Amino acid sequence: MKKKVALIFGITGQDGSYLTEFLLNKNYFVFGVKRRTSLIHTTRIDHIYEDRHLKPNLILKYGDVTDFSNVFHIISETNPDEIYNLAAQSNVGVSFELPEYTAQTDSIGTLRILEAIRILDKKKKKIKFYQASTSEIFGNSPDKPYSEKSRFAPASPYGTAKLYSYWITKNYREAYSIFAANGILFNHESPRRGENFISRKTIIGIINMLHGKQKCLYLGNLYARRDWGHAKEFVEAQWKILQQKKPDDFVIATGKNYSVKDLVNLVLKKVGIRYIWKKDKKGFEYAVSLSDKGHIKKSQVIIKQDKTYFRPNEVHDLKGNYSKAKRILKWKPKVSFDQLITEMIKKETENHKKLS
Ligand code: NAP
Ligand code: F7E
Repeated sequence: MKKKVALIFGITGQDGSYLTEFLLNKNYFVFGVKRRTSLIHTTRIDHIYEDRHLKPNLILKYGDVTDFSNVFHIISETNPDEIYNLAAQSNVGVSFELPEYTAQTDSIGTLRILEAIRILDKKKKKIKFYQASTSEIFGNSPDKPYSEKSRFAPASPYGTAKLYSYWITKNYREAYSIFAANGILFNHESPRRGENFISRKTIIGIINMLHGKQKCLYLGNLYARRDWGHAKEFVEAQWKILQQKKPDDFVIATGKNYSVKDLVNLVLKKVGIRYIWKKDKKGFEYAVSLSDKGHIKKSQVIIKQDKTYFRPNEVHDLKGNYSKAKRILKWKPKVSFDQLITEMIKKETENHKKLS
């Protein structure tokens, strides 16, 4: 049987790397789009790519979703059955500093891919398109827990840019009968998560402190709540969304949420640090160690809130209702929050040993 061809925009990211592994295991031929950078940044996929001469079923192409001619040319040349648009400026905090670039990538980038599909695939209607939508489109909407029927109220340039992509994906589906679907994914993490997202930042910081490489971990809002799942199982849902007879939109979540402080407490507990939370005169919280542990000394301030890490606007409480995905996709999350954090701590400890 002819191999299916997938094209992944954003292959070098967390989800791109897991999705590539998943699709190669399903015997796909995978094309991935990587950006030109001054230093090579394919670390998340190097382990798959290093034997490309033996396994020529993964090809990387230089590209950028801010460049229509490039997007058009890549889609025309690779002739894919499935396109996964994972490319984005994906950091919510950074989107306040780079609002226009975030819109160019996270909104118009999606439009560029859809336009290329509309023009190139007019007759055959063969290409299936997956859009990486996000729980950030719900923002601070009152309709909790969030499902496909909840109202949207994004609270950042990122969430707003992604809401445009959600709608344009739906518009192109309805107007041009393109198989275009949104996966509305809640937060998902893994040992491959970018270093400045809260889960990985907290774990790296605490392990660094144990080894004397960092004195204190500075954080922002400790009371935001997130529904955190494992990226590896969320990419399976992305694939399942494109295997349906009809294109549709699905919430992918765990249905449980925790605060940032719960996350920090869990990591500290798991690595065996005893500590107490206190408040300074301005109301900022900090944690003080109660005994020596590794390079951490008794009475050391190990965590401190710093206003640099507060956002101009916050999404306070995200929890998803994934019952539609469970019913139609037969998908449900299996990895608990505790298991996810345990795996991330284990991997970070191994990384640390390799570097020292
Ligand atoms: P990620 O690790 O930040 O990966 C983003 C990918 O997009 C990277 O490969 C990045 O390339 C690429 N990219 C960025 N700007 C681009 C551009 N202008 N042109 C082409 N590629 C570009 O994000 P992720 O966690 O894997 O998430 C994947 C997608 O799902 C993103 O769209 C994100 O917004 C969305 N999402 C993520 C979550 C989550 O919790 N992880 C939840 C909901 C939705 P570089 O490696 O060169 O930076
Ligand atoms: O923040 C708070 C912060 O950056 C989580 C992206 O994948 O998921 C992700 O967006 C929470 C927020 O993820 C720090 O204010 C406190 O409330 O890990 P995060 P995010 O903003 O939820 C959604 C679904 C996406 O689609 C996005 O692409 O943690 N927080 N202190 C902090 N966050 C960070 N990053 N750093 C801090 O120091």
